[in-house]
Amino acid sequence: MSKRAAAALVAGAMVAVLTACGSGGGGGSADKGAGHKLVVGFSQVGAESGWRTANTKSIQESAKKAGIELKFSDAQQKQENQIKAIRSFIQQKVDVIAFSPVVESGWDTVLKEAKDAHIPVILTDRAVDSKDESLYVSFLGSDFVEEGKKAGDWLVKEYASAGGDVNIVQLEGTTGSAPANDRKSGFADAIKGEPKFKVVASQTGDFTRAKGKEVMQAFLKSQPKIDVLYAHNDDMALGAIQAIEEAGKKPGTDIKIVSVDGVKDALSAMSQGKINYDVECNPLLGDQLMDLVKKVKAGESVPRRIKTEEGTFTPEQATAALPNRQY
Ligand code: GYE
Repeated sequence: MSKRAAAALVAGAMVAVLTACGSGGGGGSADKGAGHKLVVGFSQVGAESGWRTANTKSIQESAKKAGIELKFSDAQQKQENQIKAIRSFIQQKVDVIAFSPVVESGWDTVLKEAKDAHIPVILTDRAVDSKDESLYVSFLGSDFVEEGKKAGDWLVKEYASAGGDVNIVQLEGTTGSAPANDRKSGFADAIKGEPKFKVVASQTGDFTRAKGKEVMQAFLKSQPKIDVLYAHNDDMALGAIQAIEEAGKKPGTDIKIVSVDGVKDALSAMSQGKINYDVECNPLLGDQLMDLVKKVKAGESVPRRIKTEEGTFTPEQATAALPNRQY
């Protein structure tokens, strides 16, 4: 190559670089090179609950704020859809894959595919049961066993002086999901020392209002005496409240209700005396997730497990928290 041709090439390349910088301006998705915008593929469980809606909003807003391009996919509560989404993220060569696994088992194959493609995976909200811990870099979310335990501990206190049997019906979350498995076992553990507590019926309501209502209707028909409802999330509790009222009973009085999540609609039901205790589960994971994404991409080490901090609500606390509750 002649000196002149080489010089022209260099000049051309410089112009190209300058143009790219110039048009990159506010950091649009076309940015390349040093200003390359991080791309995250996120596979969400679905839109089954108020908690989930708040979680989606948090992740979308935080990505925007962090200047991260988010490829968002809603799996409509189906594992096969999540597997498809993850495969498509791999094909698109995203920088990081994050997802909230609808159920715990069955992820090894697709996670191995991501690993082979050198795309780090971050779990948010729900866990997987994979033995191979190299399949994901970090898990950000709540301790669901602890949440179930808090619900059970409250019950033990509430019925400390009760003599006879306490009949409990349980609305379980999505079958095979980490929060359903763990909230069930944490609760069972907390009440197991006292034989007066009897879980007389337990069935999945899939974390939705509609199913919560339907299953509670069936419980009310089949169970002659129900003292307590333990719901694995607020939406099912809110559906069940409708069923209880339609059956001519008073939720919170005739049937005590303990639930999990702490969404606004539940806090407002609490302020009306319809839910007696609520264990908080924090859906606002967006900022922490984007932070993790940046660190992982920068090659920094990140904790394998990040637990969300959360509290509990009595009706008084719910009433006080209501005016400022965002979700
Ligand atoms: O409690 C429920 C949602 O995985 C923690 O999923 C989440 C749960 C949450 O549908 O409302």
